[in-house]
Amino acid sequence: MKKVLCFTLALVLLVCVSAASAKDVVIAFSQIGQESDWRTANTDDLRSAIENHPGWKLVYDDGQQKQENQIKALRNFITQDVDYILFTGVVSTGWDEVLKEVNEAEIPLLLIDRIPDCADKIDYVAAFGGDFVEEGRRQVAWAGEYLKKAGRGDEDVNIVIMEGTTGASAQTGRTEGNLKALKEYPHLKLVGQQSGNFTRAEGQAVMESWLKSIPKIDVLIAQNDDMALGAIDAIKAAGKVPGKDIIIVGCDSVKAAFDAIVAGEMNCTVECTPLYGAFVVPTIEGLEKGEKFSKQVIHPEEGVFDTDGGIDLGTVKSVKAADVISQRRY
Ligand code: GYE
Repeated sequence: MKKVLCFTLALVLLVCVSAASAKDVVIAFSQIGQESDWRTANTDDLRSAIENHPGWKLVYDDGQQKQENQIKALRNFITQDVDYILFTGVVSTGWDEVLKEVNEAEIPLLLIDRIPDCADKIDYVAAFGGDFVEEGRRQVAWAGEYLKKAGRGDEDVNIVIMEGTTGASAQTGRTEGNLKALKEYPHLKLVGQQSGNFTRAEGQAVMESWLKSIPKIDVLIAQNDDMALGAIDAIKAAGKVPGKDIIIVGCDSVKAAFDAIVAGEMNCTVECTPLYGAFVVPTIEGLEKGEKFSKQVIHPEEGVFDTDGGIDLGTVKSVKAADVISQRRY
């Protein structure tokens, strides 16, 4: 009798354990690091979307800006035999081998944010990222159109471009867009171009050195808002008025940039949404039901926000930041 009871108990236990593990969908996420407000919002959004989903479990890894850490994390995910991998790479190149290993392990791969250069050589089930070239074009076009509107369209104006992490697709794409748009505005003269690594501290340091070495700076294009905010501190410390003496255009559209625009210290921010949970959740739900998705990078719709609104950039018209600030979530 005792033996039968033990056997039955063991069987029940076994069934319970296998039922629980069969139910849990394990989603692993290799994140770049924590360099900016954008990144924090991106992590928080994906974390809560996955963790609040019944039956889903998140395995999170912070790569701390190092490619080698991210490669290690991806190999750990393979060893753990997770069900899905979400991946955004700190730089664009050098992922071919490890992503092939992910493919060989037959773990569905979702690319988000910075899409690696090898994307066309590997298998992935879906990809969501910003249109970085268009964002960069919008930044410079905004400055050009704003100056025209202010009656300064024929004035020679000195412009500096503060770039993001060198080799990140968000940097290469935005630089390509910045430089492409500069050709349309011959009165904008490029007098400085340097990386501020997408952080506030480095943005401040780069601006400090520019203010010492470049006699006249009229426009700052910062490839993210954190660097723009760091630069604002440097401009103030140098006794100049940010937003007036130097026109400042950021990128991302984080809440802190809206605050700076409303305070008159920044002029414009080009949006790049970090909120990918709304894309990732239905995709994984669909994949769980056997649906297929197209191998195409999906760009979310994005706006441009500034002091007064109404600047026409062809693909989009700017919106007055003060009018929509209450809707910002991050
Ligand atoms: O603009 C920047 C972040 O890859 C789009 O990375 C992202 C960029 C974003 O550090 O703030």
